[in-house]
Amino acid sequence: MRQRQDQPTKVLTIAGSDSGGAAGLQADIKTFVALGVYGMSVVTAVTAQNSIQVAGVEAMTVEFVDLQLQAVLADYGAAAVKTGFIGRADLVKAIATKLAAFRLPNVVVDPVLVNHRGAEMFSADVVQAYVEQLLPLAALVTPNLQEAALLAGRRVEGTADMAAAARAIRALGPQWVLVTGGRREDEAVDLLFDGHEVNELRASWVRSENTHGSGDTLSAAVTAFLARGNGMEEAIRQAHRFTSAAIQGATSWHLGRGHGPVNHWGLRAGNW
Ligand code: PXL
Repeated sequence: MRQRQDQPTKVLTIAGSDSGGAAGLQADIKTFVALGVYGMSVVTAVTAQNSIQVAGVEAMTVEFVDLQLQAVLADYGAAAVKTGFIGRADLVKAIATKLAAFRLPNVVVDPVLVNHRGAEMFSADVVQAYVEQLLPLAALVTPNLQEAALLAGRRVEGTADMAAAARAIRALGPQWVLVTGGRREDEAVDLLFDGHEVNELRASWVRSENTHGSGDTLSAAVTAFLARGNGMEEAIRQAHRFTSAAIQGATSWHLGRGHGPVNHWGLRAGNW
């Protein structure tokens, strides 16, 4: 459904809270603001974290996630929706059930299973729940290399394995698959598959301590561009540029003592 011209386009993230403001729903909402869409959030879990560590994770109950979804979708609705950290199989199922019931368009699934340090963020049955419940509803799924390996059930060690992983994941139901996080010499390589063509998206590799939340930012930006009426390929290209600029814009930041956030705010000047 297209929005009226004088009304903001509404976008929903279903994600965890990062108290440090770098990743999770905070990264998503900052991205939505920067890209001029109206952001809403259904909270799946609350983390206590900073740039150094995740000190704790508290999951919301299935009933309360369901209540948040019902409240938002029965009134506001959304032109596009993304899922971020979910972490529990029962929550994945409840979310998939609601997204299907409301027939939401433009569902972007960022299967947050591994954090930016490579640590796993899920219980054993979560991968299965993603495969069975959520991926079939997705317009796009955006795994990094390790998440792609978990979803595809095969080794994904480098750029050479990305295309096979993307094909295996697309067979699980999503219309488009974007495998992120490949590296070839001094280039970052992501791989996009729509069921026909495999396309590489390349950017200069940026050395930075501040990339926490970059995956969330990319998938949130795609969601915003889809909501604004762009086709998938254009939405991904724009989101890629936005995220590269957000990483570039934070290389000199020292906000905490560890891995810091990317810079969404500096991009509001439109220099991306
Ligand atoms: O960047 C992935 C991510 C998503 N959501 C939450 C997180 C993280 C990584 O730390 O904490 C809540």
